[in-house]
Amino acid sequence: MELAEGLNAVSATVAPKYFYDTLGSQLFEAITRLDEYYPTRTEAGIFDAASGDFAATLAGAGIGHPCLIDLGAGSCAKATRLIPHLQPRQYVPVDISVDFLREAAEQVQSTFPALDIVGVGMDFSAGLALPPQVQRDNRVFFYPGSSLGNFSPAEAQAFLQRLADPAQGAARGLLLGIDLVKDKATLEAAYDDSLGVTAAFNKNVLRHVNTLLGSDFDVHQWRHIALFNEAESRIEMHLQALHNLTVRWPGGERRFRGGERIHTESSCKYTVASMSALLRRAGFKQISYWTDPKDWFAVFWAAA
Ligand code: AVI
Repeated sequence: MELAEGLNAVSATVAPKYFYDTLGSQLFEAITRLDEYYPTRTEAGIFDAASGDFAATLAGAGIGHPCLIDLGAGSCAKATRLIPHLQPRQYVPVDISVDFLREAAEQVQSTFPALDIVGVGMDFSAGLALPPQVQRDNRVFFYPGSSLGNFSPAEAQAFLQRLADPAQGAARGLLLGIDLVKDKATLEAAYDDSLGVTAAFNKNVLRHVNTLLGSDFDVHQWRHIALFNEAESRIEMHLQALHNLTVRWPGGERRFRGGERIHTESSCKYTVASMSALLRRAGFKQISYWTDPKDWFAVFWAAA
């Protein structure tokens, strides 16, 4: 099992997808409202300022009434603000959390009664097999929130290649929100806030692992760490054992020395140049972008 393997690795890891049980999703929602966590509101500001431009850009690329595929749609709140501008023929919210998605899609349907909505519950990071009801022409993928940053650059490129591949995602275009490199203090504060919400989000992964694996992690014995790794251009979140301890689960155990860490998340930060290059390597052309006045966050349009 992936969880046990990660815990037994020389440098222990737990994949970030395990953050998102119900409490973890609620804690992430709270993170997006923290003073220090600038990405969500900065991206929203760009969307508010540039939504009209997006529509003109799509029209310029010959894409009218797209099929808007919302990756990691969650509450569908971001797309709901975009829909009046992009006027999609079909809206396809995709998320791993099916129940949450169903409710959110119903909400969108009541706001836009005439819109064709096809909700898809799947882990799209594992593959892009969309159901046949999803129209193939004029597909525009919407991937906001800098979630692409939670892949390594190599994984991100492979993922984007799948989107652009006519036999897989068949994207005509991609609207992508991505966090940019900035000073270390601002970055680290965004992942280690003064209220301790991000610390709780990080430690909650241990409770979720206990539920899934039957392990006996005690959250009191772990410390939240967030650091900007400049060489890799990524924020890393870790959980650090406060003292020597052993974690046990059915069929396994792992001893941790005091100070030893579990790597729980990387959040890669790009420059406009490095993201443009990555999009090109993945097969996208005609790249444009919008940023906020501080150049903290960018929204890219990339045509396939
Ligand atoms: C979901 N993802 C883009 C967030 C990020 O910024 O990497 C997850 C997160 N982790 C800690 N704070 C927020």
